[in-house]
Amino acid sequence: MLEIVANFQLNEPATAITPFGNGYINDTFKVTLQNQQEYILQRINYHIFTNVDMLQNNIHTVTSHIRKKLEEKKETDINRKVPTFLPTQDNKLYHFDGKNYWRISLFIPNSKSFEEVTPTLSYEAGKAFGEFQAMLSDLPEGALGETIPNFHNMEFRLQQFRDAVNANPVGRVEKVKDFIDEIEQRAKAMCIQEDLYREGKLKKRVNHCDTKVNNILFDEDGKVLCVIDLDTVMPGYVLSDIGDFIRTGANTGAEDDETLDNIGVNMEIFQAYTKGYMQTAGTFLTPLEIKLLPYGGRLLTYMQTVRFLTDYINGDTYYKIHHPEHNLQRTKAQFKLLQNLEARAKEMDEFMQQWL
Ligand code: ADP
Ligand code: GN1
Ligand code: MG
Repeated sequence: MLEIVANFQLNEPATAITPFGNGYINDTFKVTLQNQQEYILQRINYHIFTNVDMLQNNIHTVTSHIRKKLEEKKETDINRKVPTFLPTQDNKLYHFDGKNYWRISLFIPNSKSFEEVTPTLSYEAGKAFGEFQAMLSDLPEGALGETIPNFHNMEFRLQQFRDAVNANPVGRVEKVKDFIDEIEQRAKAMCIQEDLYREGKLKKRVNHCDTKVNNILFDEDGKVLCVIDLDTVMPGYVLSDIGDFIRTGANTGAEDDETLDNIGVNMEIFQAYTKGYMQTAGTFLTPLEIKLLPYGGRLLTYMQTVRFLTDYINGDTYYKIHHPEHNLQRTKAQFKLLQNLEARAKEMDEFMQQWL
């Protein structure tokens, strides 16, 4: 690993490299140099992000654009307000060691991320993800590629699901017939964004696409420093960045909760995120998009149900599982959350009236 680090433009050799953080996709390490300066080293998961060139180009475009915006606003301490990646000795955005792909960024000092959401954190997260999208809203079309093609495209996810059901590769279809019916009943209603896009009523925007609270770094006083984990930043339909926060943050249970009674909707978290998000994203959202925000929570929860069930039917090839029925357990828990969100839909729509 010391050899890997030596490929980057660092002014001193590294003296320590230790595992860091608890992300699920990439492997993260903290690097300390002789002069005590610290960096984050990541091994990119190229099974998921197969086009590493595009991935790193996207990240470079995004971070340079945000940096420029912060400089224009005369912000101070910019290296803590946007991730800063270092080039390799031969000026590339990542290092390939013949087997793995690596990148290095500055370690953001005195920062922390949270695993649990509170209403205050939810409000701050809403503002931060909305601001992130707002800062990127003027990137020219085509500036970013889709690092995972059709990542949050519901029609595509349903296609993958139906292919899995038809192939039934490990004979699990019979067992999940009820869930398949529930998914099909909602299929048309859950593809509104794709329909509206074709009708020219909705445009694609740059989204973060992984809006969990642990993808924001906060300072010692609980103020947001920056949004991190930029691998899935890509153009797509706008509901991703509210939808995935509602799905992950407003669930009173766990994503894979065995005890379905734990699952419910924390309305305070939903309201706080929406308030924060509207403060910053409200500058570019259209009235139609604003009206659809609560639908975004249902959509991303439905999409995750479909993705977990697809993986279960396929024999667990995508998500890491901790026991053989894990993807089915996740499916059940996400479906329960979806039903809860459906039950609160009217209440959520009423909450949006203040901006319509
Ligand atoms: P993953 O894609 O695996 O979720 P992340 O990029 O989100 O990986 O990083 C995992 C964790 O490492 C984050 O939640 C955060 O706590 C920490 N982290 C990542 N980048 C930095 C950084 N530049 N400075 C400080 N901490 C960081
Ligand atoms: C994956 O592992 P994590 O939390 O970074 C997935 C998300 C899913 C999530 C479900 C690239 O993200 O889309 O919502 O699992 N990321 C990718 O927990 O597929
Ligand atoms: Mg992360």
